[in-house]
Amino acid sequence: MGAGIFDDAVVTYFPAPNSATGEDVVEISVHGGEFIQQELLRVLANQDSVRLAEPGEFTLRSFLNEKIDLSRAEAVAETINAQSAAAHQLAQDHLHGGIRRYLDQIKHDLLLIISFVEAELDFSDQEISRVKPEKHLDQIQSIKRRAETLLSTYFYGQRLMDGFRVVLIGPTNAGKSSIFNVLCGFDRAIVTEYPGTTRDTIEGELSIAGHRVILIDTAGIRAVNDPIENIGIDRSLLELDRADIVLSIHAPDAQVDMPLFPGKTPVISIFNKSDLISDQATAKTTADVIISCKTGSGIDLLRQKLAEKILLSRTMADGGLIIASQRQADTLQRFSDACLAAETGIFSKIEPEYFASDLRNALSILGEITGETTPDDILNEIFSTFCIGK
Ligand SMILES: Nc1nc2c(ncn2[C@@H]2O[C@H](COP(=O)(O)OP(=O)(O)O)[C@@H](O)[C@H]2O)c(=O)[nH]1
Ligand SMILES: [Mg+2]
Repeated sequence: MGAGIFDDAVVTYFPAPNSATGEDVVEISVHGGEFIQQELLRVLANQDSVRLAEPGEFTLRSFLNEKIDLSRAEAVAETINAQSAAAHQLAQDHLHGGIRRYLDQIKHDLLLIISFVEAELDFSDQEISRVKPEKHLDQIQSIKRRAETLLSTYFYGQRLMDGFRVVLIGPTNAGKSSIFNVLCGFDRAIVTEYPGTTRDTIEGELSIAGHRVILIDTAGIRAVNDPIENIGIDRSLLELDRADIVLSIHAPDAQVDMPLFPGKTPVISIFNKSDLISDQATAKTTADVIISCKTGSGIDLLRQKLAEKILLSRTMADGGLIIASQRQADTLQRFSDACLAAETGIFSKIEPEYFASDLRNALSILGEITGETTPDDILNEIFSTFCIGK
C-alpha cells in the first residue's frame, strides 16, 4: 500500500519548551485498531530521519532536558507498574517530586557544611581560622539519620509494588485450599476430602486494605513416600522461606505430623472448621482467628488481621514518603555509609582536606538518586526497563 489516505487523524502540536520532553512534539491521534496503527508507523518510519522510539526514550529526553529529575522519571515506570491503590499513591508522590524535595533538604544542609569547611580550608594558610570538623558532627548525624529514615521505608515500599507474599501452610486437609478459594473470591484451587490433593503451589491475587497481596496455596506438609507430593512439600518449604506473612492453618480433624518453624516471619494462626466442634471446644483454642470456610464465620476477621499485619510493616519518612526502588535504596545505603565515613573521620581527627573530600563524596552519591551525578550506564539501565512509548 502506498502512502494513500487510510484514516482521518487529529494532529496536536506541542511547541518547545513547554512540551513534556521540552522539545517540539507532535501527537497523531488515529482511530483505534491494529491495522491503522501499524500502517501509520510503517509510513512514518519510511521517512528520512524518522525512527521508532527506544524504550523510555520520551522520559529520558524529559530528564536530559531537565524537565524532571531522575526520581520523577523512575516514578513514571512506578506509575505504570502500580497494581494497587497504595502502590499508585506511592508512585504519585514520587511523580510530584516527593523524593526530590526530601533529598534537596539533605543536600542543602550538606552543602552548607561543605561550603563552611572549604571556606575555612581556603583561609587556613593565613591562620585566619582553624578548621574544626568536630563542630559539624551533629549536622552530619542528622543528615545520615534522615537518609536512613527514608531507606527504612524500602521494605514496605518494595512490597507495595510487588505485593505481600502471604503463604498458607499447615497439615493436609486442614482447609488451606478452601481458605485460598474463599479469600480469592472464586474456586481456583481444587478442594477434596482426600489428603494430598494440592501437590503444587498455586498463586492468587487479592487486595487487602488497598494493598496487593499474592496468596500462595501450598501442598500440606506431611511425611510421605510419594515423590511428586514430596516435590510439592519442598516447594511449600521454599515459599515459607520467601513469605512476608504466614497463615498457619489447623483444623480439629487434621493431624499435625510435621511442625513448622516460620522463623521471624509474622504468623497468623488460624483454626479452621469451627463448625465441626462445639463453642466450648473452640473457646479453648489459642489461634489468632477461628474460622469456618463452610459457614463463612470469621473470614472478615481474618481479612482484618491480615490488614493489621500488613500495616504493621508500614514505615514512612516525612510527608508520608516511601521508596520502592532497589536502586534508590542501595544508593541511600551508600550515602549513609559515606556519612558514617565522615563521622568516623571526625573521631579519628582526620585531616580537614580528607574530611572535605568525604563530604564531597557523600554529596556525589546523593546526586545519583536525583540524576545529577548518575553514571551513564546506570541511566541506560533504568530507561531500558521502560516500555516503548513512555
Ligand atoms: N466442615 C468443614 N469442612 C471444611 C472446612 N474447610 C474445608 N473443609 C473440608 O476439608 C477438606 C479438605 O479441604 P482442603 O481445602 O482441600 O484442605 P487442604 O488439604 O488443607 O488444602 C475438604 O473436604 C473441605 O471441603 C470447614 O470450614 N468446615
Ligand atoms: Mg490443598
